[in-house]
Amino acid sequence: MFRKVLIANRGEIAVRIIRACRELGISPVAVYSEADRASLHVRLADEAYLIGPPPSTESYLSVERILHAAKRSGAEAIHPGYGFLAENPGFAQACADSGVVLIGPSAASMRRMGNKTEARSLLVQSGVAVVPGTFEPLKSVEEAREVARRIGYPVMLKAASGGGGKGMRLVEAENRLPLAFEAASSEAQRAFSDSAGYLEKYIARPRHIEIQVLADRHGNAIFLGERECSLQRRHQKVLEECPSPVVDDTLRLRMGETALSVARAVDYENAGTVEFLVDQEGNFYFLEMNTRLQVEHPVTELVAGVDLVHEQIRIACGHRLGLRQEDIGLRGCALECRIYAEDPERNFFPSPGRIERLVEPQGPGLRVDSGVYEGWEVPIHYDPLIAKLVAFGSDRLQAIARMRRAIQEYCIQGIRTNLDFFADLLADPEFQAGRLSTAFIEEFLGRRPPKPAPASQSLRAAAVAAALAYQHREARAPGPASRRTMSPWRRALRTDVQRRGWRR
Ligand code: MV4
Repeated sequence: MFRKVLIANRGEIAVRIIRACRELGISPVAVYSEADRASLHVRLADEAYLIGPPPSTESYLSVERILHAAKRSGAEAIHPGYGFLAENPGFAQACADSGVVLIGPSAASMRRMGNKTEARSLLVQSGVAVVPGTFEPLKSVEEAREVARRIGYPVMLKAASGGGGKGMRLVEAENRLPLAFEAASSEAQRAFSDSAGYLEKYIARPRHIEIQVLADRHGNAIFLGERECSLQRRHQKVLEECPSPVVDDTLRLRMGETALSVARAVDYENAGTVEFLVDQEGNFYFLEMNTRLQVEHPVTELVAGVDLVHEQIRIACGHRLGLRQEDIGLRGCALECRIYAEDPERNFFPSPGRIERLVEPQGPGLRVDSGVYEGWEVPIHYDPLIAKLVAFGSDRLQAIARMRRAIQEYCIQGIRTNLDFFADLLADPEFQAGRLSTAFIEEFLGRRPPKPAPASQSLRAAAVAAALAYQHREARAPGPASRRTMSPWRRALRTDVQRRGWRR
């Protein structure tokens, strides 16, 4: 086993990986930017190396600086987490060239999956169902027009080097194609330095379901069930679950076998995720493969009973998978809420700042993967994910009940968070019934009553007026669950408002 592992990341995922290292008897090494001197991951590691100024291009995205820290610390391996350099084939190659093990797939596997048209043509040859469309980058808008006519409208224009929705355009009819083509190309050029695009048939109101796989270098590969990731806003996942309310044993087996074909086709090693779109009829199509540990991996860990980070480290060390497919069973249900420093009342705008008070929920069926502590300041430079709140239950309804209870207990003061948004989402009857799709969040936001904006002047009078109006309203028609069952922490803060002004 490795003696030392460097974690080339920050926040909750760095903390998650530090924990796995400790459990395996490995000494964890942190890296940090000037904005992260006081961060939790730095405090929890055995050693920490400053790698540069706050902008990630000069710190967490610097191959050179991270490899230099690895050399200085004597770490034998690097765990990249997610984001930053995790899916960068150049980084994987640089690690290999300097004799450091990257805990992840080879540069070659990353490169093949990063090129979407190449991945599509490789997989269709391996018998994997991909969304009908093109297998080569489009050369011109004229070619796009011909192909789109053949596929039939509506179609999706996607970036050949893309993923995650950037450089993507829905085209409803031929007269919309030229503008969409232009917009998609320039967005792709800006995001990926590659303007090339391809076309797919549009799948209406799909579900987004992904399969977790593990593969070792000895030819063993298993799948660990699915994650339902349909709840997204602007291509950012909001809440994930395992298992999916719509996947039965037959569909799970078919998707799992397909995911293993995908992994084999690129000679995959380590943990990976195969994403599928599932249409209204239950047909599934390969979308892309994520060649990294994912944010939402904990829901799989809780339901499949496997520590994915332990497995990643063992695989990278050359060990054989200790698990066979028949050892894997799914038990119960897990949900994950991504708790962000953002303001749902201001279009989910980031809300960095000092965490004045923090009390994390505890108790049966909970896991909190947090990257913050009380008194710490959420920096403005990075993704404002504070924590992942994961609830586990013997079934979906118990998991939902525990999640709602946990959100009520959760106290975060000093910054805005999306906790109230989750309280309303989890109370929604459509959500509770499991009627999910990628259109769900937009529809939910549409039917959700707007929250009254906090008063800015004459706070005392405004608070009294609001309290009276609230009593009056409540007496006639009870409001949303989040208001009726407001957390005592937040209720206490409301009291504070009347005494010393609005603090968040
Ligand atoms: C699609 C699609 C419908 N048809 N492709 C969005 C992110 C990127 N990974 C793929 N995405 C989509 N691709 C075809 N051919 C609909 C989406 C999509 C979506 C997918 C997953 C989760 C949320 C989504 C929200 C809007 C659109």
